[in-house]
Amino acid sequence: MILVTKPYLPDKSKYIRYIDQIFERNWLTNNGPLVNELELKLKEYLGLKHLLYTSNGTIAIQMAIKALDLKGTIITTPFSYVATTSSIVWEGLKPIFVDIDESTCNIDPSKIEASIQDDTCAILATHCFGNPCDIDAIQKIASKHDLKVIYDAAHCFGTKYKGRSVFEFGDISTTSFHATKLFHTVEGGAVITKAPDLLKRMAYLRNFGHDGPEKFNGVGVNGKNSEFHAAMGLANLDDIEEILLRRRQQCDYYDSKLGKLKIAKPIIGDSAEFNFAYYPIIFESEEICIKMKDGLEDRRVFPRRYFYPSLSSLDYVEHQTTPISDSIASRILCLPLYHTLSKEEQDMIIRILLRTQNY
Ligand code: T4K
Repeated sequence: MILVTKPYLPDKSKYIRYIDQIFERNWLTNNGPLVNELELKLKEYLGLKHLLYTSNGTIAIQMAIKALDLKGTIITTPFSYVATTSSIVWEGLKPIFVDIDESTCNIDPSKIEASIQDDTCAILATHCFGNPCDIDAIQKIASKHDLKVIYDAAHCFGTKYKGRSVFEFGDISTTSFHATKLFHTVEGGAVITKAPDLLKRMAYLRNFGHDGPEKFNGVGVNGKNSEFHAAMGLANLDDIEEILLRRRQQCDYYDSKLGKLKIAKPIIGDSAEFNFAYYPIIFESEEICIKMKDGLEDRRVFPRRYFYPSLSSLDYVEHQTTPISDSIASRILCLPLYHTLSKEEQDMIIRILLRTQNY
């Protein structure tokens, strides 16, 4: 069986060495030494000023919304994982969906201004599949209309924009270190900002608002992560260059062999260095997409319809028209992509796709 992804696992003895340290110290969570070490190493590797490690990528979005004290409506993308939208609704705000650019699968900046309402406070955009949004255009609109910008950069570990980590952009960037991500800590995520005041607010938010044992600074939540999770992150971080390289090679291999398949792929902008987080392919119709998915599944290969359905069709949001997102969502598949996926397995996937197309 070949699944869409398989979590990367580091050298077991290296992980166990970290676990031994935890047993010796008997310090399991609440801002422990491995969490601190991971935060330092991530900042160093990514060239970031501030980063807070969180329990997952969803709480990271919710903390960002809270830290910016957002109220009213938020402009967002309909083409993302459900956590982008559900976090907005969970925080009591209303999402306004702006359709995506067909060529990138990211929010289309040229459509944002027409959707801004009197109570619009922010733009929450996803760098979908690790492909950076048009950051300059979004920032220009945000500055003009005094809107905050949050980037859901859950897919973006290793992605650069204009030579810098894409996590640097926006008022706050959030990411996920979930087991299915190319860099992971089993569960986990982070909030990233350049602003010291936002960092401070999010540090309180992450730990119930604690300002010492007996004092509280505002309402908080439990967004912390544990020493065991940080241990996995530290062990994995040593291998990150190898992980990124392997994915690049696997994507190049798919590219070289899928030329005859009638598909489109999201276009990566010139300003970006892509991290090969996913291998999405867009078919000409939903019918062909389903035929390909069935053809693969018959042979126990399980791609995923990331991201179907389009989030504007969720039953807890007000219906809004997003025809491009609806269309892409209906005919996209992400092919298997993970460290141990072999060339033989890729060849089999490629053969099935090409054969299914010809039926
Ligand atoms: N924003 C965006 C844009 C996101 O993509 C995500 C998460 C978030 C925010 C929220 O971040 P977190 O709160 O999750 O940190 C998966 C992940 O659970 C989710 O983290 C991820 N995005 C989303 C794109 O994919 P599912 O429902 O597809 O997961 P699941 O369990 O079906 O697993 C996917 C594949 O991986 C399956 O084929 C099984 C395989 N798998 C999975 C796990 C967990 C394994 O082989 N081993 C494993 O341990 O959501």
